[in-house]
Amino acid sequence: MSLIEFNINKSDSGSLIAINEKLDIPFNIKRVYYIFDVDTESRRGFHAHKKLKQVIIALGGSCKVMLDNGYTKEEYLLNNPQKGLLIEKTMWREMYDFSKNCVLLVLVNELYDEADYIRDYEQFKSFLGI
Ligand code: T46
Repeated sequence: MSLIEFNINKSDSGSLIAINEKLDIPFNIKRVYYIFDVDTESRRGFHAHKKLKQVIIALGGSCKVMLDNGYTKEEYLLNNPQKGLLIEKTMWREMYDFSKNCVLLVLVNELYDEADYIRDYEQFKSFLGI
């Protein structure tokens, strides 16, 4: 997993970041969704994907994302619109510690398909053969 740093166009009138598929992120973008209005006590995620790849960017505010490959866990703080968290397939994810007004933009390589989700942790481990 990695944090991708995007090029930023800064000027006296503000900043602009462009994200080009295959150039700035390592896949073609088939879907975009955003998460907002999250209660600061809420926890989201608690699933893995069989095939899906995503990049998550905190456009505003912050949250933490815990990624678990079945063996090790890593926690990331997303609080910078210049950085995107690349989540490859088969990573268990949990999102928490949302700040007020946190807005997450998510870029995805596939359309929505509930069959791609693994929402049970033991099934996740079995899927990995652990
Ligand atoms: C992920 C994390 C980071 C749709 O109808 N279309 C969509 O494209 C998505 C993403 C969700 N939904 C529906 C499915 C649920 O009824 O929206 C509802 C909330 O989705 P979910 O509970 O999966 O939300 P999160 O925040 O736990 O997870 C989402 C993504 O689903 C997931 O792929 O990795 O954000």
